[in-house]
Amino acid sequence: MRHYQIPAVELLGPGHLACPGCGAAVGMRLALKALGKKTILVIPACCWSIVPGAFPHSAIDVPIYNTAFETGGAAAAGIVAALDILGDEETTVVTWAGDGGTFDIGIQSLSGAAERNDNFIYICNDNEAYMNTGIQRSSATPYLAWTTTTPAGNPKERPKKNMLEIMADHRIPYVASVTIAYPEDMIRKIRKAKSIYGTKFIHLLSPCPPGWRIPSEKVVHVSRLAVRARVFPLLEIEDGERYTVNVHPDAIPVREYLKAQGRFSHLTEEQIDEIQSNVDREWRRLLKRTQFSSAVFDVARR
Ligand SMILES: Cc1ncc(C[n+]2csc(CCOP(=O)(O)OP(=O)(O)O)c2C)c(N)n1
Ligand code: SF4
Repeated sequence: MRHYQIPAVELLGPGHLACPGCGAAVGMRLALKALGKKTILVIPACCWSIVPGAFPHSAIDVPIYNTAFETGGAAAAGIVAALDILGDEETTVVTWAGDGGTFDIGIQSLSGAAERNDNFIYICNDNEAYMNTGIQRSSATPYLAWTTTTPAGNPKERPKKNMLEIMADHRIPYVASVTIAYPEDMIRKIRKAKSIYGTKFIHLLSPCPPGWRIPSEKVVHVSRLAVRARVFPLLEIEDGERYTVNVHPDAIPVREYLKAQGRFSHLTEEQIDEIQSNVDREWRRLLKRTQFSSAVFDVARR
């Protein structure tokens, strides 16, 4: 019988205020299992400013510092400095921010913290739009996806920003992508991030039932399709240059991923073909980087 390596500890309790089936609630539950009790969460404005519940109630059993939208990196850096002064070497500081709060409005303070290599984990909970304020486009929204600011007749015409590589290019020690359909991979990577000194960036893909127009019970299925269709590769980048692809997917057609979601229901066959060729190009680009980095490190090891 297979034994899953999922810790039993539960730090996200019942009674939280996420929508039924929220992928990010599964993500938070898994992240807290990996992080453990000695954690301080920094949460800039996003769904998670609401989800734990109104003070003094909290469904999350670790301290939370709710902060302004653009300050996820700076607020964490301040808390890390305060813990240093107190001589606390045990507590892990973790920013949990949405894609709007990361890819767009929080990128300056995150970049500043990463440039200083401040010692914390930054988890970007990417549901590919500003969900808390009503499903508006962010720079994480995929090409041609429907949102309330990219209606079907006027879709998003730019690709999703490659935040993982932007962060890797800061030469921080650890960058990784995770999703809830691969919980053991996610827990291993967050634990690894916890064991490394410096700025660690974790990119978590979290399907959102109302925003992606999917049934609540399909969030894990759709997360898995994202990986299998190579839309969201699971990888690690160490010190900005060592690339590892953790799951080599069976490369199902991107169509299967798109057709599972109402936000892509307006796409024509030509548009689906175009998205497929974009995904194929990005995958080839990723493999080239992976092969290049292993070739360089093979030479270095000789
Ligand atoms: C400076 C500033 N601008 C706008 C807002 C309003 N606001 C609060 S949450 C939010 C959306 C957050 O989106 P995202 O970061 O993607 O997180 P999600 O809600 O999807 O979890 C916005 C626009 C704000 N709080 N502060
Ligand atoms: S809007 Fe989406 S991300 Fe926000 S709580 Fe609801 S399901 Fe979760």
